[in-house]
Amino acid sequence: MSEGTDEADTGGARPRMPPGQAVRHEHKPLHYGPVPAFRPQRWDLRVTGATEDLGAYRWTWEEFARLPRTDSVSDFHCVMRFSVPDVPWRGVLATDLVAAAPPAPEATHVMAWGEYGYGANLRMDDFLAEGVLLATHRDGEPLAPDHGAPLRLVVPHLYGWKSVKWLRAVEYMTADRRGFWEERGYHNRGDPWREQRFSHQEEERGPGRAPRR
Ligand SMILES: Nc1nc2c(c(=O)[nH]1)N[C@H]1C(S)=C(S)[C@@H](COP(=O)(O)O)O[C@H]1N2
Ligand SMILES: [Mo]
Repeated sequence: MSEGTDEADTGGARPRMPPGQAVRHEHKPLHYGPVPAFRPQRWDLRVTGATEDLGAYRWTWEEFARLPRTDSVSDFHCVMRFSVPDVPWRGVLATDLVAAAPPAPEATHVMAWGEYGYGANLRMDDFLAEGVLLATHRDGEPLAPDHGAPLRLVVPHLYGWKSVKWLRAVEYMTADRRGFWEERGYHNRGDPWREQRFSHQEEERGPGRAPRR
């Protein structure tokens, strides 16, 4: 495998990579703010908000380890115009988490919360999409601290800022609410195949049509 970047292959019916993305084989960490320390005795994962029985769920690190594990290989697309192909992740499928913590029928969106108040909003169908994982491992190794240890979200079909590192909570929401980067000029949904990079693109619409997502 080559190091550094090369242009995304645009030949063929469906290009391998989304438009405007260059392939990068090394996976350099990228985030805003400091890297939190992992203290297993204090760590927990919570599911809050619009749950079916209106209660909150909480797993300690030990309890979380008993949830079923799945391997999933996916491409990772950062809005900074690079993509990492074929990243092998291991963790708990979002669908398995939601099965363990059922949402109310009114729950249409989730907020994925990381440490220090970083959050990313997702439509429920995007959270439950194929390959969405609460990952504990990458490349067969436990996550490195700067890649989100001990737990990160991986949402391979949306831009990387939705893949919240140092994940601590999932909030079920009955309406949409913007997360950290979505409030700071990034697109509310962030589909790389439609190059949904910036919030101003949400205004683009035909006459008399609903806002595009
Ligand atoms: N908590 C948190 N998660 C985050 C970020 C962040 O700033 N804080 N940055 C996001 C962005 S923009 C990207 S591209 C990916 C990068 O993941 P990596 O550092 O493992 O490559 O993490 C995402 N998750
Ligand atoms: Mo990113």
